[in-house]
Amino acid sequence: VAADKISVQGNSIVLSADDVRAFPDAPKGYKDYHKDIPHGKVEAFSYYSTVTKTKRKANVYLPPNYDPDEKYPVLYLLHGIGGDETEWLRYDSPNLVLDNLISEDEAVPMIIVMPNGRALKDDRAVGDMFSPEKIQGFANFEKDLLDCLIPAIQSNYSTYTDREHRAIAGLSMGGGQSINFGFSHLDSFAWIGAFSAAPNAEKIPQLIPDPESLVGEVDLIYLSCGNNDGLINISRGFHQFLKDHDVPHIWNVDDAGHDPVTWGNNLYHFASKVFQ
Ligand code: FER
Repeated sequence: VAADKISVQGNSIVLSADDVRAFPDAPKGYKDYHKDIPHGKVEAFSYYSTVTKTKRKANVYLPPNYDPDEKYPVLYLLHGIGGDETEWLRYDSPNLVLDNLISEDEAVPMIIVMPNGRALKDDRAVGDMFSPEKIQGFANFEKDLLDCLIPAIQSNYSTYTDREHRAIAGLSMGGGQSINFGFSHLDSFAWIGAFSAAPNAEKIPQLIPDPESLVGEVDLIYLSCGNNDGLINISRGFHQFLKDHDVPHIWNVDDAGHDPVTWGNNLYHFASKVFQ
């Protein structure tokens, strides 16, 4: 391993010799509007949170020809430290990514819930995003998600309610949340994705004391990061942990920085695997 491929994270040396591109970039036009295919829709959703004691917002994507007589799996898709329930829509048009994948039979029809992951009375993306109070909001969201948002979604939309039909994924802070909440609630989530995860992911050995038990239990663990992202050692460390314990997972490293290009590409690949 070349010296420039070794970096230090905390007390441990992280080797990046096996940073690999698992997938090429998503095909051209993957998040464009194509007028000749069926389209889903995005609607505003609100729910009462017993955590914040406020009404909170989410955006919900319903797939093309959404039919209340059918049941759909649900992906909870979480934003980064400066975002809110609009961030994914502004960055990468998950609605169009899914419309396009579904029309090609590359993804199953699913509902995507894009919440505000900063569970505070004032959850707006304003002020110092890195303040301890704001960061605490991202941890508070665990209870809001499990006790308030998921039940509200399930009573307002026609969804499956078992873990096999529920996924959690996110970018940066939302990637860290997906790791924290996903692995501590495997009874609720069978598919987990973290794109460019931030340092809010709990200490992995405490979060996952028995990694061998994940084998066959989690249907998908999807990790990605750009090799020009200053946060890549977070993802590398988790990848190495899973590799050391022979836990199957996807590890996709591209040449991106901390930016929406890699998040869109990885949403495309994650969405084409989840629930299949
Ligand atoms: C940090 C660096 C980055 C951190 C969070 C982030 C909590 C999040 C970045 C993002 O969500 O884009 O030290 O600490």
